[in-house]
Amino acid sequence: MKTKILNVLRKSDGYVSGQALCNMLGVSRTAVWKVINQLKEEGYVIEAVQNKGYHITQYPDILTSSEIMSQLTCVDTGSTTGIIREVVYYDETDSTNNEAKRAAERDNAADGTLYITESQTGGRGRRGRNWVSPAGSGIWMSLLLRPDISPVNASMLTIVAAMAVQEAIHKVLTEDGHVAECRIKWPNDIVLNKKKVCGILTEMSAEMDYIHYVVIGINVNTTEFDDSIKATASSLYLETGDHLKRSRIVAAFSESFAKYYDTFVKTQNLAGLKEDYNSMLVNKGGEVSVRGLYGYV
Ligand code: BTX
Repeated sequence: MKTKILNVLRKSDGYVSGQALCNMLGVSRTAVWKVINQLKEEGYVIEAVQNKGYHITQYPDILTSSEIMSQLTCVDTGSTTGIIREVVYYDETDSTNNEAKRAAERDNAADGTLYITESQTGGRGRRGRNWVSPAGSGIWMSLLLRPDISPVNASMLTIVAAMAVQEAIHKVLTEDGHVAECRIKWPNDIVLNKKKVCGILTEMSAEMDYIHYVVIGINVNTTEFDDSIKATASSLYLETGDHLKRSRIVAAFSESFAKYYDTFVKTQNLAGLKEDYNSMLVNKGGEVSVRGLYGYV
């Protein structure tokens, strides 16, 4: 119910009356009022005006399920768009990848479940490298997928994810009037003004080869990096001077990923994505070519 109320309020320009919310959801005024109070506690600033209703004037920078899914739901039909079907949020965890794996093995978690956290105590990159994931500054997430593809083609999911992240960051920056150059650095980094703002990896379940994890870390509002990575790493904030709402990027990623993934799953190769992919590369015109990807990703 919280997602639905948030969805209706965020997609309406003006006030929405309490009675209209009750009618839409088939619940009592008290139930609506309770949800409004919960949202206020989470940081939403909601004006309540007699005879007019409710209106959200400020959104918090949070990554809860309702914050993300309310951006991906159609008010009229209630259906959701994008690859993410469900969000499991943690204030803190060792690694969202561990959460995704635990859930897949323990609970038979569904295709399209996103595990996302505010902070990781043991974030990992490729080959056991560490991934710095402090609280409140980034998007640390793992998407569980059960694609109908041959396991030998699974590594191509990294390319699909890189395209979706590039497009999502580009969309949000453009909407806010920024012209920063966001590109894919082959094979799995996203760079902004040539500095790494995102790392991506994909993994296959050891037990069930039809389960895959698309794993993404994006530095959004990070204000500084420690000496070991500050020469190469950056964040969207450091490159643009703007604090962005992280959930907007997650929602845009969900929609872009669904689009590219659909093409990939149909063809089981990257041919249909090649042109778009090439246009997103930082080294466009350089030595890297999509033709070389099949064996290497
Ligand atoms: P990678 O191996 O390409 O990048 C790791 C390397 O990047 C590190 O060795 C370090 O030099 C540098 N680095 C570490 N932290 C950062 C950072 N925050 N920003 C920029 N550079 C950094 C890329 O691995 C894949 C990273 C995936 C991270 C996600 S977050 C959610 C999920 N859970 C988890 O434990 N990992 C993934």
